[in-house]
Amino acid sequence: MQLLALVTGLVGVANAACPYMTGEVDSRIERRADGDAAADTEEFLSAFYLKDQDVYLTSDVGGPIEDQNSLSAGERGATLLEDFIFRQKIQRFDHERVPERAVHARGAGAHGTFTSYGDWSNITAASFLSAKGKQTPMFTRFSTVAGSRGSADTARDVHGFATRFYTDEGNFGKVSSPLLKYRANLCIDIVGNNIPVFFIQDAILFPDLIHAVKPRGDSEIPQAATAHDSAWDFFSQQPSSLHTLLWAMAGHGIPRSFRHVDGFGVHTFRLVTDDGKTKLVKFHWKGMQGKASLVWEEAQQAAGKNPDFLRQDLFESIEAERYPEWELGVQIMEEEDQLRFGFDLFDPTKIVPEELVPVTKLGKMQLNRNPLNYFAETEQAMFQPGHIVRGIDFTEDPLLQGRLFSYLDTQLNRHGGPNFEQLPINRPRVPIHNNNRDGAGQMFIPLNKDAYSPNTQNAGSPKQANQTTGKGFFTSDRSASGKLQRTVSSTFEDVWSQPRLFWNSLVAAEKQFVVDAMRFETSNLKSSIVQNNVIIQLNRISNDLATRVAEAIGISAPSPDDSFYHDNTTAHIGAFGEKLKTLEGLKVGLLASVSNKSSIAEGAKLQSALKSAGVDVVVVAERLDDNVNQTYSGSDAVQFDAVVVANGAEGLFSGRSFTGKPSKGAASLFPAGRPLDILLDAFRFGKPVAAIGNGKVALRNGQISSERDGVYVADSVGDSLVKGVKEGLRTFKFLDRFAQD
Ligand code: HDE
Repeated sequence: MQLLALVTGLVGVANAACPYMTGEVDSRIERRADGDAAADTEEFLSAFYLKDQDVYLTSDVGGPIEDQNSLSAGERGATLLEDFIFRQKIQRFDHERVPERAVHARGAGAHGTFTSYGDWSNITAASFLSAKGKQTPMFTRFSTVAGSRGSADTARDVHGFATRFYTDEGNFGKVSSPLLKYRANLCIDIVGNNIPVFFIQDAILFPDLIHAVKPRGDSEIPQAATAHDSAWDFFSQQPSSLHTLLWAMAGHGIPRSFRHVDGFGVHTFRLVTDDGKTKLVKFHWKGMQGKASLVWEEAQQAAGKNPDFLRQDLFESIEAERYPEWELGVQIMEEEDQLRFGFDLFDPTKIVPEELVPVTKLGKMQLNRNPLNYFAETEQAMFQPGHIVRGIDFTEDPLLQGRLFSYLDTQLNRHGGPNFEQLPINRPRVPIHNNNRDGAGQMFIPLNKDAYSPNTQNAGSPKQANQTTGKGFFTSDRSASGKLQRTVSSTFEDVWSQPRLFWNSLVAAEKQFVVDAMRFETSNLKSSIVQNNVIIQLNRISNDLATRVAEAIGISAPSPDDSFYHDNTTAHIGAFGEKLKTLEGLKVGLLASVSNKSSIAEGAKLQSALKSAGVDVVVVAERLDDNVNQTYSGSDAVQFDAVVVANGAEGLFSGRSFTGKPSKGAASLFPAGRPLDILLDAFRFGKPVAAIGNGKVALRNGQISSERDGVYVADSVGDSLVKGVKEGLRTFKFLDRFAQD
């Protein structure tokens, strides 16, 4: 409290007894003040909160101002240039944007807590992993890659999964400012994706990859899509991209929510113990919700109906205190394993199958607080793979090496100077002691006038830390030598066997989704040369895949190109076919009618039956009324994970939308046939559907057989219906609904 008051004074906001603690925002803040590590973040960030509660409007330099009209010479006269209030307001508006991220521009973030499962000092000196139950505050940002900041969430894409730990590693120097009263904190960022591999092996190709995927240079079309010639030209000329491409064309490219993805560090990293021993590791974030994906038609609909589909889900889940969780795991390998598995561990286009090296779970992340200001927190969060702590080290992976340069460089560009690490969301919570100086937006007032080292003038301070004194950062004992050359390592050459492993491991329906996605993408290509090249590359993965895609774009079936064919498979690699681990935050739409109040009352019954599973029931009717949550005109199947037709609502389902004539009266309240469209779309998107009592007429009108898997019929909201709906939600997608070649 003392700290808050002090800062309030500093920034010139009128200081009431407790100026921040009211309303919606306060409940978010208070929720975290419970001893959880996120409360640490909270307390730290609260020093920067500005709350406009019962205060006068001021200029940027603090004078109270009247801001209603600009200053003019006479009532009708010209506006005066001397009007500094006008100028400041417009100028601030003109400068509101910083460059969006060159990639991963569209995203959403949340604060959270990491809890270590144990003392892992046998594999790493990293302090955040040093004791069972130890908590570390975190900030995590999910994103899509190709689209601009305003693009739709459900565009097919790789998804970013960037995590920051505000650890207590670092410099335990004397704390000199109340703003910095916190124990030492140093950031480590694992800037990963929801797909464990990447398109290229050498960072120098990154601009080529991104230029090929981003919209074309003349028309800036298409937005957030790879279904165009340049993308597939690059993919087919650069076959290292095939593995990642296959993952993106499968369910991983269109997840149901950010809560339902896994995360991967992609590169192999090193863990280093206090005595300098190293292990090679792959980082994994295993979602505790389970994996769930949309299907393509559904994703396309969602993009139009609700471009904020993913960020809304994350935000609302956290507001509802349904905190998503992921376990941090590592696959641990020895230095001598670098080439042991038949590929190079430093090649980022390769996974290490979990059958070869299982994942050891080190701890758990829970995301439990939404940002209070999107720009200040999520937009200004500047991640870097180069943010590591003592106990973690890099490897020779050439993609990782390139990233270590790129992220720092891109932050300099976005912020416009080197002091971006001083922004509240990026700031290490320690007094910074070094001889770096000045730059745009310097937030500190360095008091040491002798900014050089070595020195005697400042008694040798800041002193050099090392492994034993001051817990200095250290690099593991590795060496580098070799003739200078520009070449791809021969150990990186086989880029087809692992895409084939992925293909072999998918369930049949997900294989079909991959084929459908590739048909969609390649049929949008104008160049037959590119189309042919794509088929040549796919054929090196699988003749079945290549033939099925070729058929749809009028290319004759290729003969097998089998140098890399094999029958190996690996488990848990697809996005479909496994049950969800929890139903938290899923939504059931109850399609009811205001003309039959008992149909609406079924909503409350269903809600109380599903509450303990964390499932929300949304009651839909012709118009808003008591206990009606939304109207048919504002509803679509993409909003729900399951749809139930209420007893007594069947009159609204009088035929297919393109033939049926809705009854008079209702017609003006929602587009013709909408209730049946919702039911049919839910069914064809693979969702569980159900009918209560006469609601089964709706199923019949939609020609949905109650014998099908995932279709539930009951006389009332009782155990059998609830059991069915829950089981249906756990299955999530009924794959028999999708036709297969
Ligand atoms: Fe990134 N990447 N990347 N990337 N990346 C950026 O940095 C880059 C790569 C990833 O939520 C940029 O701050 C290069 C792999 C995520 O803020 C930029 C290469 C992986 C995010 C950049 C890669 C990623 C980024 C754009 C090849 C998974 C969003 C804005 C050498 C392991 C982080 C920014 C956030 C963002 C460069 C490859 C993940 C331009 C040069 C591999 C999750 O610096």
